[in-house]
Amino acid sequence: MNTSIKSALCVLAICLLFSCTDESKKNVALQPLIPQPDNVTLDSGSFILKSGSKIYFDGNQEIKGSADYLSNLLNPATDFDFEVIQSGSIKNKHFNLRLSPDKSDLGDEGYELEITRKRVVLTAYRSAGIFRGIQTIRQLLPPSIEQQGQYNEGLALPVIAIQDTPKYSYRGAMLDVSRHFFDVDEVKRYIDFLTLYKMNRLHLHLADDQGWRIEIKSWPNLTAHGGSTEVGGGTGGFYTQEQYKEIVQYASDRYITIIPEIDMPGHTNAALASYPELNCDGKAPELYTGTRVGFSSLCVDKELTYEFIDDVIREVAALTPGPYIHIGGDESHATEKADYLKFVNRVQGIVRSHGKEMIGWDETAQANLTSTSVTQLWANKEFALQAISKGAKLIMSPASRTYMDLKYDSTTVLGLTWAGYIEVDHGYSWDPAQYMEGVNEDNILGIEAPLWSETVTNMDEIEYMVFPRMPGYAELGWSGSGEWEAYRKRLPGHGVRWEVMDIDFYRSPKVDW
Ligand code: TNX
Repeated sequence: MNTSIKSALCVLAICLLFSCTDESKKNVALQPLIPQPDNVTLDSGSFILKSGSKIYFDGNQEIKGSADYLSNLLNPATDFDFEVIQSGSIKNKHFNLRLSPDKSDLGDEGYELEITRKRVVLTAYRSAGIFRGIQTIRQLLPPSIEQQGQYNEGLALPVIAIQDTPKYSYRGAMLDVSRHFFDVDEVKRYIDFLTLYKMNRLHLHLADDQGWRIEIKSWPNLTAHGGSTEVGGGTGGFYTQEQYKEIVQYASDRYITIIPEIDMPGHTNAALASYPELNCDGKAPELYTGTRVGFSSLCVDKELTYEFIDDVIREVAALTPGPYIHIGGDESHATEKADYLKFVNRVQGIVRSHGKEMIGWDETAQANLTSTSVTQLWANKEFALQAISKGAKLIMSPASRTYMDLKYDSTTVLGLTWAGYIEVDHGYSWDPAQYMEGVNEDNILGIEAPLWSETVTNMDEIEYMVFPRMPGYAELGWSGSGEWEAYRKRLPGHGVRWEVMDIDFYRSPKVDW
């Protein structure tokens, strides 16, 4: 036999063995990825998903959770049933999820994805990395994968090799559930959005002037009365501790840590209205349904105030597997400066006494921060410098770049304008490590994009303000910085995906949708 016939037979034999059909030689369209991975090598050909494709995972039960997640992601869009099976070895024709103790350079959330015509192998050092890598697989599949009940015969992944690790360990978004209340299902949907873009922190703003949203068993009137309304006078609402646990668990199943915020000493009208004894004059104010800030303060000289805070932090800490409790501390214009500093120092101690570290908005950096406390920069660069001089790290949320409640432009109906407009390019085109003199990458824990809800009242409105900005913040957190021109070309593909996911997004004129 001459060599060319031999090799043709050989290819045929390999093809029969691995059932590689002509289909797998075809290229599939490369779907745009957000965040852009570090290293991507694209090759020709594809891995075809078929009825009978399985998801193999090695050893660890935690990875089984991710394998089930992948199966649940793929099953509804196909009429296949992606069986999840434990296996010590890599199987051709299937998905393989594996932890590798040798790959410590991938860190907690990095992953390697190797897709050939024969198989998919996703490797990570930690199980969170497997979960992040699954989101890459998800984005590499066509948007129709997000749809229910579509039989998808030509479902294919490109032949590709990806190695990817995040730059920052804190990549988050905030949701203000106080000014308007959003229920458990709405918060879960918000978590789904963060999940798709590999974010890992959800900061919940749980208490403000307009509403107290988390049940505190030792102070039940906080929610009974303080949770009974919202901006505009609606009925408000709150999470029972059981419901809150459900949110924490849903997030944790997606490797997302909830950061609970109880804002104090200002932004506390809902608490002050619920308990007269928390007021310096012993008189409870009315509930507040407007949008002013800076008028309320806990009574910093009363011992009862600190007993109250101790109870609240103890109960919230017990519901919080993550390391942080956010104490707000912003816009305390109704608190004397000296009182404010004493207050923050004392509350930092209370947070630490319950085994947690304190996060505060940038004003809190004026107090005696421990180096383990964290400052969230939103407005004041001087305060950010004070924080790092005390060894504290920063979460970068400059309002003029990251506030998803600000209008896109003058025509946006929802939203505020106090820190300017934030078009998609303006929100994306900055580098947290270059944002200000004196702050570099080492001082930064990560980035967070807040959504305040003075003007945002329902899920459609949340979606409209969050998309398309949030994926850009996710990319800045993952990659550090990016090229707007390249990024804007990746957005339209995601727009198609959002349509399939029934996400109501802003069709920015800066993007060719
Ligand atoms: C400022 S940012 C606030 C919030 C408002 C927001 C509206 C910060 C720490 N405080 O109370 O909701 O602006 O954009």
